[in-house]
Amino acid sequence: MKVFIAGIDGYLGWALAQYMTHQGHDVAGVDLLLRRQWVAEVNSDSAIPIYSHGERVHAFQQHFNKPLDFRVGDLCDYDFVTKVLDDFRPDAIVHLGQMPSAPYSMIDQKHSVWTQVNNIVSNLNLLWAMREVVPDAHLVKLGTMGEYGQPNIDIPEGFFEVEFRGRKDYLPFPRQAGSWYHQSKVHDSHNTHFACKIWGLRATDIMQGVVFGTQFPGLGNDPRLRTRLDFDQCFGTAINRFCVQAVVNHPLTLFGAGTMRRGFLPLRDAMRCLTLAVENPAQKGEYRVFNQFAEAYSISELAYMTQEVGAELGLNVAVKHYDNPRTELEEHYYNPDRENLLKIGYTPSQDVKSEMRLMIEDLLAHKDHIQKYAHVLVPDIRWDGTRRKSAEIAPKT
Ligand code: NAD
Ligand code: USQ
Repeated sequence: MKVFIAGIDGYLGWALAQYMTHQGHDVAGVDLLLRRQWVAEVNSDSAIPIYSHGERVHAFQQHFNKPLDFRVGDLCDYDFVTKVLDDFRPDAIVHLGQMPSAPYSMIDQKHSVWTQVNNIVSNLNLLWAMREVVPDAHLVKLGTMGEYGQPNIDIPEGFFEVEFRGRKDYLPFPRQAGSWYHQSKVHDSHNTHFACKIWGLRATDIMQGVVFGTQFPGLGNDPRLRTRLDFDQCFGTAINRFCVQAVVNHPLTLFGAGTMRRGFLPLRDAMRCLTLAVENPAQKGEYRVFNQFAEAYSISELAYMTQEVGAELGLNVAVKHYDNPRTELEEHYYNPDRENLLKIGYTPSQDVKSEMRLMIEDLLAHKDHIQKYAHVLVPDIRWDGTRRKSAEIAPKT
C-alpha cells in the first residue's frame, strides 16, 4: 500500500517509515523538523544521536534500495499539504505530525496556544485535503489514551452505550484530558469524527498509550537510521526517562506517590499496531477508535522494574520521589479496553524488562553524551503555570 507519514522525522515517524518499508509498503512523508527545535529549546538533545534530513534520506535509500520522498514543510500550510497528497496519492495517511508533549504545552500562554493551533490546524488541513484530493484514503490519526483522563469507570474504545431517562444511545465516551496538549487531541477527535460523518471519509483514531524503547524489526545497523530517544522533562516519557536515568546514575524521578497508572507499549508494538490499522482500513464514512497499548502499569512498578534490569546490567539504580509538578490523580481506577487491535491480529508484548534491557544497552554507548544534559532530568514546568524545580520528598508509607 502507499502510506503517507505526516511527522516522518519524529520518534515514531522515522521508525514507522522503516518498519512499513520493511513490511513491503511504499512510504512517503513530510515533517517541518520541529521536534529537533523543541528539544533544543528545553536545553536537551536526543540520547541517541540523530542525523540531518539529507543524511537520513540518503541512508534510507542505501539500506532499502529505494528512494524516500521525505519533504520538509508545514502541515499548517494547506497548499503544501494538498500538493504533497496530490503528488503521492496515498491509500493511507498516518498522522503523527503534531506537538506531543503535555509539559511543553503547559509552559505558558504562548506554548499552550501554539500547541493547540499547530495540532488542530494540521489535522483540519489533512481532513480538508483528503476530501479535496484523496477522499478514499484512510486516515490513521494519532490521538492519546490521555484523552479519556482518569474516570472512575472502565474505559471503552471511543464509544459506549448510555441509558438516560429511559432512553438509550451509543455515544462518544467522555473526554477529560489532563493538559493543553491532551485537550488538543480531544478537539481533533471531534473534528475527525465530524469529517467522517459529513464527507464520508474513513478514519481510525488511535488512543495510544505511552511508547518506550529503541528497537523495532527492520532497523539496520546504520547509525543514520536510528530514531531519536529523548529524556528531558518535556519530550522524554516515563520509561525512556527511567532507562536514561539508570544509565547516568541519576535517581529515577517518581512524581508524587508514583501510583498513577497508564497503558504502555514498546516502540515495536506501536509499529505493529499502526501497520495493522493501515492494512485493515475503516469503511467509507466510518470513524472508529482503537485503544493502543500492551499493558497498564503504575509508574512506580515501572521504576522498580528499571531498577531490577539496571542491577542485572551492573548499574546501581536509586528510585526517589519528587513533588509532582502536574495536577493529576495519583490514586485512581484505571481499566481501559484494547480489544479492537487484538481482533485484527495484535499480540501485545508482555516482557517489559527485556525491552528495558535492550534500551539500556543501546543507551550505555551514549552515556557521555547524555551526561552533558543531566540538568534536564528534574522537572520545573508546573501545571499551575509557574516554574519551580521539583524537590525530593519522602515516599508515602
Ligand atoms: P515527535 O515529536 O517525535 O513526532 C512528531 C513529528 O511531527 C515531529 O518530527 C515534528 O517535527 C512534526 N511536526 C509537528 N508539527 C508539524 C507541522 N505543523 N508540520 C510538519 N511537521 C510537524 O512525537 P512522537 O513521539 O513520534 O509522537 C507522534 C504522535 O503520536 C504524536 O501525535 C503524539 O501525540 C502521538 N503519541 C505519542 C506517544 C508517545 O509515547 N511517543 C504516545 C501517544 C500518542
Ligand atoms: N512521570 C513520573 N516521572 C517522570 C515522568 C513522568 O512519575 O519522570 C509520570 C507522570 O506524572 C504521569 C506519567 O508518569 O503520571 C506519564 O507521564 P509521561 O511523561 O510518560 O507521559 P504523558 O505526559 O502522559 O505523555 C506521553 C506522551 C504523549 C502521549 C501520552 C500517552 O508524551 O505524546 O499522548 O504519553 S498517555 O499517557 O496515555 O496519555
